[in-house]
Amino acid sequence: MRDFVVELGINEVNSGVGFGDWVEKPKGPELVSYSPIDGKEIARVRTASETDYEYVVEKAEGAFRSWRTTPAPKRGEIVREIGQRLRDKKKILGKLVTLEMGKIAAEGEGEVQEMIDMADYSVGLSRQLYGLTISSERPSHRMMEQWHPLGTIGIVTAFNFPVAVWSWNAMIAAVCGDTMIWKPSSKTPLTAIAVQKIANEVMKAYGLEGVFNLLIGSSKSVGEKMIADPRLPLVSATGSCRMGQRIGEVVGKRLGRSLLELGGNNAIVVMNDANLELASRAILFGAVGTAGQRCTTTRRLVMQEGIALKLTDQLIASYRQVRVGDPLDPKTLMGPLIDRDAAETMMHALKTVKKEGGELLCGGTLLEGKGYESGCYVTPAIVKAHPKMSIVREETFAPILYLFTVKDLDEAIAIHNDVPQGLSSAVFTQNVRAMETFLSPAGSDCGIANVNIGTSGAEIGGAFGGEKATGGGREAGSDSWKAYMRRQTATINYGKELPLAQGIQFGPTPSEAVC
Ligand code: UN1
Repeated sequence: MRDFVVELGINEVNSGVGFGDWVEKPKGPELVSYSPIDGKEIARVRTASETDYEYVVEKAEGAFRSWRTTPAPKRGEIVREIGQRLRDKKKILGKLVTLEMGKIAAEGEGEVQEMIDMADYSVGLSRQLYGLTISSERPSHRMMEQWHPLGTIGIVTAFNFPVAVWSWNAMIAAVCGDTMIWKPSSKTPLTAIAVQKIANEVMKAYGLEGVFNLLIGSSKSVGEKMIADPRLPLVSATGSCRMGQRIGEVVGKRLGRSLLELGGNNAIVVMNDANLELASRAILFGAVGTAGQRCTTTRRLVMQEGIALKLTDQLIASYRQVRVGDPLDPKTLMGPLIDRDAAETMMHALKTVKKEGGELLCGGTLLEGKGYESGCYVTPAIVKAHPKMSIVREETFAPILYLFTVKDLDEAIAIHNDVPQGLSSAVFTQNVRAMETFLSPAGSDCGIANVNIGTSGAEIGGAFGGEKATGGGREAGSDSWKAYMRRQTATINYGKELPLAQGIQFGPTPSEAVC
């Protein structure tokens, strides 16, 4: 704990309301952050009340008025400094992610690296926020598109990527000239406070506040207010499909924009000609990494019948070697689930599996005894399933992998696409026709489709997000930045006439003029 106090400024009791400085005593109830590693309290957080909410929204709105006209490359310079501080604090911040969320140390640090990558990316982007010019049909006219900052945006993040997903939104929004309000998961408030402190320090050096803002509180006291607030033109949210439906409904009703990154139920298809060594390593990382708590986690495996038995045996053998335990121990491959509820949900799903005729091939036990006191440790499970089971259509946020066997690629794609969600997907094959078919309009229906790599662990350079119940939003790379800006089409007349589009003649001829 001492390191966190000294290096990240985390105290026993912290303010959960930041805007460049901190509201010292927010008036909402106190929130306790427990570590899933041992179930013990790490520290406390004072959460936001309604008054704190209003105060912060006003700060953010006020800051927007000058931030929007600060040249984008200057905004980029500030983001570059945030990236630099994150580099300096990578190890300790990664450790805090591990302590509070439970992912293994390598993944905790990987998450901070993702933030650094987002900062670097956004610095470059700050010089590339360009629009098109378009030929006008009218003489002496020019048309162009320009992109302007949108306003104060809302960012709602989940516990599983407590800081990286903030950076996907925040780094881009900042260079785009937006100010923002972050509502992190109540399960991971301390990592959010540590990141806000870093942002505060950098902003203070520039004499700025109100660009990066933090409001820790419940869905009721903060989340519901944000989604209904017309002062927030965009709400970008990561979480369950149910949460996304609520956000889509409320934001849609006020004709605001929402950017949703919701549940995944991702599958890997493995064809007979695949390199099984590659495939099984990718499946292990995809299904067991982060204890199955990524939205990109591999939850379904669709195997062509020629390799099904061999691959199943290989997977069972490697699952048996997975070390489950303290995520700070470098030998551990899988840490705890986020809380007891999550472990119970997994056990409940496995009961449903049995009821629906599935067969548990390995794992799926709740670990008890020394070192597992928090009640959050499980062994990763492999289940022999069939596509008619209803549980395989749901996203259970835990390490359960459902296996299916199919005859050919057509059947594989049909099963692959037969779920409500559409985030990430992959095929393992050496055959160019199979690979191209999987990527064709008749192939995977997901926002992310990979060949010979797994479903999780996307790079930030691509647009991240998915179709169907995953919500349709795109974050991070490519042209995702456009969601954080408003597009303006401008037509300029530099001639002496006023020709109208579509050749319309309008106005009185001189002889008919009445006055
Ligand atoms: C998530 O689980 O919400 O592609 C995001 C990945 C990570 C991000 C996951 N880069 O697995």
